[in-house]
This record gives sequence, structure tokens and C-alpha cells, in this order.
Amino acid sequence: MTTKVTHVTEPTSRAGVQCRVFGWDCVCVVVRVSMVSVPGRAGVLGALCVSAMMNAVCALSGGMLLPRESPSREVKELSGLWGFRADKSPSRNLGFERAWYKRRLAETGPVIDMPVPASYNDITQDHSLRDFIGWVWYEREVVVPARWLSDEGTRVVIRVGSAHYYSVVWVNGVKVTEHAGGHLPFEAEIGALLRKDPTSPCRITIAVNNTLTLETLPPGTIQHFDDHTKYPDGFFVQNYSFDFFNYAGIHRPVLLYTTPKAYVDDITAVTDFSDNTGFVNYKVSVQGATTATLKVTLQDRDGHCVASSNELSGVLKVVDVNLWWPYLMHDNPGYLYSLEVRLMAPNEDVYTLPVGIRSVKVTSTQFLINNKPFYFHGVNKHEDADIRGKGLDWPLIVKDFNLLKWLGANSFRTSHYPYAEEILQMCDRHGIVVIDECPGVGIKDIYSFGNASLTHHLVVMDELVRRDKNHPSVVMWSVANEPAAEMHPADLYFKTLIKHTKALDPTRPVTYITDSNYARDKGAPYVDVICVNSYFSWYHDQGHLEVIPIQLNTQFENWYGKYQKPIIQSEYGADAVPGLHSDPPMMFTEEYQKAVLKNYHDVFDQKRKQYVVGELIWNFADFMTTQGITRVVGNKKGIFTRQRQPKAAAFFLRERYWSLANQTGILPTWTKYPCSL
Ligand code: BDP
Repeated sequence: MTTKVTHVTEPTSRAGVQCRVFGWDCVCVVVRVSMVSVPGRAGVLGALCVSAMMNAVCALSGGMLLPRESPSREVKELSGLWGFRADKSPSRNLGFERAWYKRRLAETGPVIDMPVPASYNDITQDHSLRDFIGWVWYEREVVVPARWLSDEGTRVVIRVGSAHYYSVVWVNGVKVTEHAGGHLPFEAEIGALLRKDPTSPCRITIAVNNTLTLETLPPGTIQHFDDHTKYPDGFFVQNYSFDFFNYAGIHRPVLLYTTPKAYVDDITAVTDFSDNTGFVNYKVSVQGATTATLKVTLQDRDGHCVASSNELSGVLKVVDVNLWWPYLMHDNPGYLYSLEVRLMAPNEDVYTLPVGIRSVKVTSTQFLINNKPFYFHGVNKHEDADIRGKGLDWPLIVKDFNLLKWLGANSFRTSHYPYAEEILQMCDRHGIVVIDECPGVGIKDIYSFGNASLTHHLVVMDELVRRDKNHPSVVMWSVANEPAAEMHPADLYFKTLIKHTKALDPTRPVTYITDSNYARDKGAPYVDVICVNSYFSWYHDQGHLEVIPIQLNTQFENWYGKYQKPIIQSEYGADAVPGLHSDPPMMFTEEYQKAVLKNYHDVFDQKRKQYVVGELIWNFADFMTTQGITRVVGNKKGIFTRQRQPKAAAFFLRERYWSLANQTGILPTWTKYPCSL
């Protein structure tokens, strides 16, 4: 097992080679890029003409249901303090060479406390840990309930909610799984391993490597500096083309959970309705039993059974259906039924899935939820906060939902990666509509359109759709943010990626977010909704607010004229340092941020009568970025500070969103404007 940080070399050969992947044309871009190798992953050279579709289909086998307690299932959350060590050896490979996983971490060197879930970067005073690149090691000993092990009929599963970026997991020194990619869960069954020595504690070791290469998602490069007159020995940096700090570590809870040997492995629920009747088209997959007797029951919010079946798949009919509606569009938003799946095997298994019955459709000018025009008045967010970085944080999550509702926002995009499933559950319950984005951000280099990247991107979409397919709040998939869509390979890349995503989920529209020129964007023909980012009077024509109406109008007319598809302004905004003021407005003041918004809004108000179906401010809150001369301790385009205090723009946007809600939705009777949530 070798792990080495090496130069990212210039390509020595590159050829566009045509090959067929199950009838799909694909361009195989041959590149030679050395990388931080990770165990179990082939090098890049030669990883060509891989059957992208095949990988995708394989990755879909097996479910990824969120662990829930039930009469047949227990969940043990391992949040809290873990032992931790960063492998600061020059090769970053000492941990593997010395097999740190084989013994207690404290026996192989110094260990510090590290909270899980959290990014490790901002926890200590150690500068080298904040910007660390390479492997870090986490360890935790757990007492496993004896009954989990004494009963051979119990599966014990370890699940990591997400760890950034590449992870390897050992239990009692034995490798149980590894996973490429942050932001999405992975798991492994460990019952048999634990039963080998039921009296010893369960020692979990997780090594996590945050290195980004041209084939990871998001991509990045490692750059070495060998000039000893300027740089210390072995100096290297991680480069990337996205605008948030590459926080790393175990970002979401690690769980142990149980199921019976025969268990409900996956459920897919697709919904629709006609008049007053709702339909839940469901499919259950069972593992560990050759035959399965099932009882499937759909219950309303009050626990009354409204439909049932004994089949593995079928359509449940709901008379007098309560549809799932977005916040501010109906007086009873976020209505959820409960789909209880009861497997009557020798050991009964019960899993209950919340189900919202709704439909999503797109016309050439509208985005329809339940056949009614839906206008996205919302935000882009980040999973980002002081100290914990990207670690899941319940107080922050609840605070953010309170702020969203205060703001009158009905939607957000998970810019620029999948958020915790706990957040999507909140969206389901509160009726907050989600554009669910994969970590395809910063795809700027032609090598990141190569076959290795595409293959990985398809697998990530598999994992994302598999995890989030049942959330009614998720109404559209976004496969990327601001890729170099004008590059030649972008055509086939996005054609393949979007076709694949539609095949995984034919019920939701698919998009990616573009900042390319409308005439040269090669992926736009394949999306269902055009999502455009622009920063008029910010990244160009600085200080000239008067260009916004003209440039924005041109932007919309160009895109609509070419594609006749509905358009969402998926990002717009301006930095504001809280407390900086000027009148007339100047850049970086709260007044300028407000003025940019106002100028955009005037155009939105004309175009939303035609084909603009949404506006998402960049950004909900200030967030951390890499250090640079355009960032003053992070990106300040938040309408809230990083600590969630409002800037002037927040009050301004709130006025607008509530007034939009009044015009486009039905304000719930339980809320009055100005709302007092
Ligand atoms: C957009 C990116 C976003 C950035 C934003 C900005 O999509 O991630 O944070 O620009 O520069 O292009 O503020």
C-alpha cells in the first residue's frame, strides 16, 4: 500500500480516443497525472474506456436507507471525542507503513482529542493542522451491547455519514471498507468480525485523506515547490478552483446500527396524484431472505392507515390525499405520510419511511409542483461554521431553518455538495424545496473531463440519488456548478452524466449551474432548467450598478432565446463587510450589497412573468474560503454573517420574499407578515 504526495505533472500524452460504453459514445482522454494514491484505487494512467454505465449500475446495488430506530433496529451514535493524529511524515504514509490501525493509536505515537462530527482544521491552535494535506487518523473504542453479538440473527453495521475525502475503516485492526468522496455516507457490516472476539472492545480506526486530484470530485491538484531558496524542504500546496475552504475530517456522525439478518435493504417511493387521489408507487428490496412476506402500510399524520399491501412493489392509492406542499405555497406545507414496511421473516424487520406525495414537472416557461407554478425565492448555502467547519451541528441547522422561515425563503440549493440527510429531513418536514447538488464543483481542467473523472462522477450521482431519492423536498438534481462548459469534452461529459442521472431518476428534472456564455455552453442542451450565475457590477464593471439591468436582461433573453427552457438565477450577489457603510453605495458596504440585489430584482420582476422561475441569492451566510487577496477571512456575500446575524440585505430580501409569497403562494394562516417566527 503506497501513499505518496507527488507532483501533478503536465500531461505527457493526451489523445481523444473514441470508444463505446454500452452503446454510449465516450471520449477517452488519456492523461498522465501523478496523484496522491489511495489504497484500492488504480492509478490514473490506463484507467480508460471504463464502462461508466456498468460501474454505475453496480454501485446502485444495495440500499442506503438512513438508519432509524424501530422495534427491530437499534442505533448507537458515536459522536463525541475520538483519538486523532495527523500523519505529518514527509510521505504522509507512516500510518500505513507502521500499520497504525493494528494497535491502539496511543501505542504508536501522540494522540489528541478530536470531536466527531467536525472538521479538524479549526479545532486546534496548530497552523500546520489547519492547512494539513494528507492522511489523518481517528480512533474510538466502543462497547457493543452483548445482545447484539450473542444473537447470530443480528447484523451490526458501521455507517459513516460522511468523511472528507477518501476514507479507510478498520475494526479491531481489520479493514472493513473504504470510500472515495466526501458528503455522502458509506457503511460496512461488522457483526461477524466482532463475534470473533466478543469480549474485547470494538476499536474503530478511520483514516481520512483530504487530497484532491484531477479525478476527484471536486477536483484539485497538488503542487510541489522545489526551489530551496524560496521554500522549505518538501513544500507543497493543494490547489483547487472552488470558493470554499476544503474542510476535512469526519463531518457527519458515525453510527453503529443493527438489523435482523433478513432485512429491508431499500425502499423507493415515487409519488403522483390525480384529482383527490394520491399514488405511492413503491418498491422494497429485501436482503438475507430467499422469500419474503411483507406488510406495507401507509399511515397519515395521525397514524391512521390509509392504504396497505403485501407485495414487494405496487401502487398505494390514497383517497382525499394531503399533498406535500412547499412552505408559503399552502396552509399545510410539508405534509408527510409514513410508509411502514414490515418484513415478516423469522426475525421481523420494520422500517418506516416518511413519504410526501407530490409531483414535479417542467414546461418551457414554468416549474410546476403539484401542477401549480412554483417560483424559487430562496438561497444558496454552505455547510460551514466557526470552529466545527463542515461538521453536522444541530443548533446551527435549527437556527438556519428559523432564519430561512423568517426570511420567507421557500427553497435552497445544496451548493456545492450534498448536505447532511438530517437537513433534507428538515426540508421535508418544513416544506423547504431543494435543488440537490453533487460535489461537481471546480471542474475547470480538461483532464477533469476524462474518463476516470466521468466514471467517478457517475458513481457519485448513483450514491446521491440512492440516498436522496425519497425526499419530497428534493425537486431537481444539479450535477455540477460552473464547470468549464465551453470546453470541447463538456458536450459528451454532460450528455452522459445527465442521461445517466435521468435514468436513475426519471421523475426529477436535472440541471447544472452555469456561468458560461450561452452560445458556447456545451452541456446546456441536455438540462431541463437553465440555471445561470452572474455577478454583474461585481466581478466586472466594478461599482457600476447601472449596468445590471442591461446585462441581466441580455443574459435572460439570450438563454431563453436559444433554449426556450425555464431559467433560474442560481447565484447573484455582492460581498458586504458587516458594519461598512457608504452612500452613494460603494463596493463591500452593506448599501452596495442591497443595491445590487435591488437592481437584479427589478429585472426578475419583469422576467418572472415570462420564463424566469427562481432567484437564489449568493449566499445565505458568509463562509470560509481559501486565503487570497479577494477574500477577507472568507467570502462575505452572505446576507447573514457567519455567526448568523443579519446584514441590511437580509431585511431587504425578507421584504421581497414575503411579498413574493403573497403574490405567488398562499400564506399559511398561522403566519402573519411580518412574521414573528
Ligand atoms: C460563484 C461560485 C461560488 C462563489 C461565488 C463568489 O459558484 O462558489 O463563492 O462565485 O465568487 O461563481 O462569491
